[in-house]
Amino acid sequence: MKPVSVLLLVLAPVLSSCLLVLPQDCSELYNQDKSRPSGVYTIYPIGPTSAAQVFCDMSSEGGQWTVLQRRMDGSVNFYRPWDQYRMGFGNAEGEYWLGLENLFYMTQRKKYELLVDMDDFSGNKTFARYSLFFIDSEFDGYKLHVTGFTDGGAGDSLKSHNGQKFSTFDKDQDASEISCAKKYLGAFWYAACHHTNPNGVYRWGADSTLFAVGVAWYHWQGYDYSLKSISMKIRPVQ
Ligand SMILES: [Ca+2]
Repeated sequence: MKPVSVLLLVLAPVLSSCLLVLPQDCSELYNQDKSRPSGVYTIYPIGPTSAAQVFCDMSSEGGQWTVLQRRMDGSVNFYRPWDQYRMGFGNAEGEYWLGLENLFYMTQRKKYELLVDMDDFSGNKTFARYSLFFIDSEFDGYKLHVTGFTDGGAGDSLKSHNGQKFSTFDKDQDASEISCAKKYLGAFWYAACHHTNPNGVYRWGADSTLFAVGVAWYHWQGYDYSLKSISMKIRPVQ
């Protein structure tokens, strides 16, 4: 046997275990090394060819959260078409959207819970938590399933979005005669139309010049207050 063959034989178990440990979410990264801090990591939500950069929140409420959506400074334009929401966009160190296709595969494979963290411009923080979060396939409009609400002070502004399909300005799947995405300048699981608009226009606090187009969470700060930050994050149910 040639030396290179021997080497490959020796390395085979190592190589195969490397493939097996490609993390699918931040929880798997945490389980590989529990000392990992919050930050940007690469995960493989669909498989080895689906590398995606995400922010892992390793501290809030026990950590292990994979951030799927984040607004924090208005640096990224979120008024984007269907294909961008399908595949994801933005910057994992700042504002981004992980992508509906990634979310579908992740939440199909494991049972996830959802945490929505938010801040206003006066230094107040609050959250809403849901014990079950998943979405259907693109064929079914990436329909949202979110239940099991726990109130961290924010109130339940996602309840009316449960069971809705995802809509963008170029794909209207909402429950209204108008296009909610066009009227509220965002993209979301709009009903007719929303109690929260996390992908709306980034503004700086109270602003009523255009009704409810900001990054609003109605049950906390109302329709005409655009939050300083909001992030939606998921982790497997323990
Ligand atoms: Ca419509």
